[in-house]
Formats: sequence, structure tokens, C-alpha cells
Amino acid sequence: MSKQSISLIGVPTDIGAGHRGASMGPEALRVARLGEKLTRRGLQVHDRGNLVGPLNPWQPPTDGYRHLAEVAAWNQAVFTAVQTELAAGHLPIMLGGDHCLAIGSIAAVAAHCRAQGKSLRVLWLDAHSDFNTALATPSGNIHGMPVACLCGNGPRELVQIGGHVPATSPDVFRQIGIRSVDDIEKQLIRDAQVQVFDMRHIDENGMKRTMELALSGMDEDTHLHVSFDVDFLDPTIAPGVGTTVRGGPNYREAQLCMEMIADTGRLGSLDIVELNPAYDKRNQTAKLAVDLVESLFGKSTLIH
Ligand code: EXY
Ligand code: MN
Ligand code: MN
Ligand code: MN
Repeated sequence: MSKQSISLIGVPTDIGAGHRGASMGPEALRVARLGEKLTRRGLQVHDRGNLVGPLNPWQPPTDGYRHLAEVAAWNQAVFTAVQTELAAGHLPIMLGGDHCLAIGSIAAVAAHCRAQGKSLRVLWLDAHSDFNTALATPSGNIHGMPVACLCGNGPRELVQIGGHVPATSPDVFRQIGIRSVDDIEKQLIRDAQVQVFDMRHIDENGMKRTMELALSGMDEDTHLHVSFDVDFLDPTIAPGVGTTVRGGPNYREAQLCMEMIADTGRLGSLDIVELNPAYDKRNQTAKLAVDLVESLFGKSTLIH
């Protein structure tokens, strides 16, 4: 069997965030040797360099959205890059960048699945549900809105990225690690019946049972996309994000989560987002993210 080809796509933007600095995430992941570690796992790694897009104008929101035109431009570039890699049979990894980039990446993955007759499953590893709208958002920051946009609930400029409206539907998502959801956003999540495995669920059932449930119902025709927001992790181990929320998974829980995803053999695309080197110390959060991504690609603590 030929080696699995991985394409690293840098998306150096903090355009959708409320703190500056996630734009430095791609380089921090490279400095933490993401490419080399995956190569050592037997994967063929192509680093495509960084996408380009508008600079962050650092303006307040207009009509409930901050930097809408710039977010749309970045996501158009992400959509095209991911579409190109998937068409070539490569597994794209987004080196973010803030979480708004998932609009473009998942729209491209969903289009690929439609074209190939595959079903889609998205694991959303995050402290947040990212299901806000212009009316629900407390901040106007679009990194709090990508799941809603992908489900057709958002501004035309973002909902139409990729041309198919809606890009996908709430039933493909499984959200894990959730512990910070705004009041109106909670109601939107309930109305849309998004499957959420919040921290209470993980505390009561354990990560093993949680992942069994989140991964159930997939088959050989399922494309699995993982959207890994680094703020998923407990801030004591991952301080290098702008939106820390205490009470997240510890190292062992996160590692098991990644290992169980690897065991499915279905991983087809990945976002690594919200890493913010401006808040990090000695690149420790980037190194941790790389370590967990190695587990996602099969590094195992198992002896037999
Ligand atoms: N729910 C808050 C908001 O919409 O402003 C915080 C969103 C943070 C989103 C982060 C990265 O996942
Ligand atoms: Mn190739
Ligand atoms: Mn997020
Ligand atoms: Mn988050």
C-alpha cells in the first residue's frame, strides 16, 4: 500500500477571534515539528506553506459580525485549498489560525463527500459550541459561529462558501468537551438537535464511553473530519489559547480521545485551530497539540 499523503495548509489568521495572535499558530506548529513527527510515523507529508488573505483591521462588529468581508475572503481561500487536496487524494491538515477557518474547510469536505457518495461525520473538539448567530453572539466574533454557518444559519457571504446551501447539516456533528455556551446559543443548539457530549457527560460517563457514542454509526463510506480547537484541553496543560475555559479534558483523556479516533481508520481531514503563541509559554501548547495529533495518526500507548 502506498503511503498516506498529508498536506499541511497554514492559515495564519486571527480575523474571526477576539484576541490577536492565532495568526502565529501555523509557525508554532511547524516549530514544534508537526511535519517531521508525521513523517516519522510513515506518512508522506507535503507542507503547502501558508494561505494568504486580508490583514486584521481590528474593527468593532457591524450588524453583529466582526470582519465579515475578511472572514469570507480567508474562507474562500481555505475552501479552494482543501478542495484541491481532497481531489488529489491527500489528507488536508489546516494549521490555524482561528476557528472561523472551519467554515471553508468543512464546506470543502462536505462537497467532496457529496461528490464521492460518502457520508460525513465531524468531531468538534472544543470548549465552545461555536453555534452563535448575529442575534445570539455576545461578541460579534465569527470564530464563535462556524457550526451555525455550515448549517445555513449565518450571513450570505459565509453560508454560501462552496456554493451549496447549507454546506452540511447539524446531524453530522458530534461536539465533545463543551463547557462554555451562551444562553441563546444553547437554545439554538437544542433546537437544531446537535449531539453534544459536554464536560458533564464526560465526567459522568468517562472519555471511553463518550468516544464510543460519538464514533458510533460510521462505516467504510464515512469520511471523518476532526475540528480540534486547542481550547478543548484544560488550560492547565494548554495555556496557549485566547479563550481558556477551566474544567477541560486532561492529558490522558485527550490522548484516549485521539487514540480512539485513530482506531477507526476513518480520519480524512483535520483542523488544528485557536493555538495562540502570544499566550503560550515556551511553545508548550503547540508541542502538546503536536503530541496529540501524533496519537490521532496512530501513536499508541498500547503494548499489545
Ligand atoms: N461564545 C463566545 C462568543 O461567541 O463570543 C466565545 C466563542 C469562542 C469561540 C472559540 C474558539 O472556539
Ligand atoms: Mn499525491
Ligand atoms: Mn472553536
Ligand atoms: Mn473554543
